Amino acid sequence: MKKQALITGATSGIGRATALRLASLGYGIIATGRRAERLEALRAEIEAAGGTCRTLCFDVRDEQACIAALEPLERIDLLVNNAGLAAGLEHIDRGSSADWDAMIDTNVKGLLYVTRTVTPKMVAAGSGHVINIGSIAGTEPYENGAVYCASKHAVHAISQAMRADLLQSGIKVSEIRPGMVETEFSLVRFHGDRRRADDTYRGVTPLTGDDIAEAIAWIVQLPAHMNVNDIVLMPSQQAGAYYTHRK
Ligand code: NDP
Ligand code: 8X3
Repeated sequence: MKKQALITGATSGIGRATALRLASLGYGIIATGRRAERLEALRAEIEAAGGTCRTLCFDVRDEQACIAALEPLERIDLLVNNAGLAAGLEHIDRGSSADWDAMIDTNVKGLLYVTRTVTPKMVAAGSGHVINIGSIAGTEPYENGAVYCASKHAVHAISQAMRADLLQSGIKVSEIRPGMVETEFSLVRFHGDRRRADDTYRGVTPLTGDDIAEAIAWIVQLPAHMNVNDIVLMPSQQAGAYYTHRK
């Protein structure tokens, strides 16, 4: 029987690349996101390549929607908690509470709702793997990023604590903390301002969703006795949240 991988936020960027890469490894894919047409296109692409894909269209901020979509699933071997966003890049005194709510509700509470629904099935099975997509923002708070950084600090803390919680149930917990990855992330952060989004990657060869998916593919193929607790991935031109060498 195929192993089943549930990937949140599979309509774009890291999540979409991860769904395609895991399908190539033989996983049955359960892809989630809010944009139904994107999910449908992903399903068609995976099936055209000989894989299997189910799609679940819901908002991870809605706990009842998470339960309704995920509770009926019989088996999940791998959960990739990827859905997330940054909204706005502002000093705290000019920040928008709507942006703050979106980040905390998605990056922290959404991850928790999905995890709370999925992990009991893993505990009952006595096996499973959860991979949380954190960020370098989860350990390096930077100017203009207070709430995004806080949300990713929360993901970092949750990842460490849930690894301990799930240890005795034989469930691996890994966290991937990328630096700059060119996806729709910056377009979303700047509320659709393409010029500001593109400027993020000026003079840099950033990571791609495929690069992160490759790391996930490596992690899930490790032997049962080996786990990657935490991995930080950056472009070669980035040394941290404050250090980017632009050419
Ligand atoms: P994208 O904007 O390309 O993808 C984000 C994905 O999250 C989309 O599929 C989107 O789907 C989904 N999503 C967002 N909000 C919700 C929601 N409320 N409910 C369900 N799904 C949602 O960005 P990335 O691929 O870059 O981001 C993926 C993760 O990687 C995020 O957690 C981000 O914080 C993290 N990250 C990104 C980095 C980067 O530089 N790009 C670096 C470090 C971490 P839809 O809109 O269809 O719902
Ligand atoms: C995304 C990377 O540097 O914008 O998490 O926080 S950064």
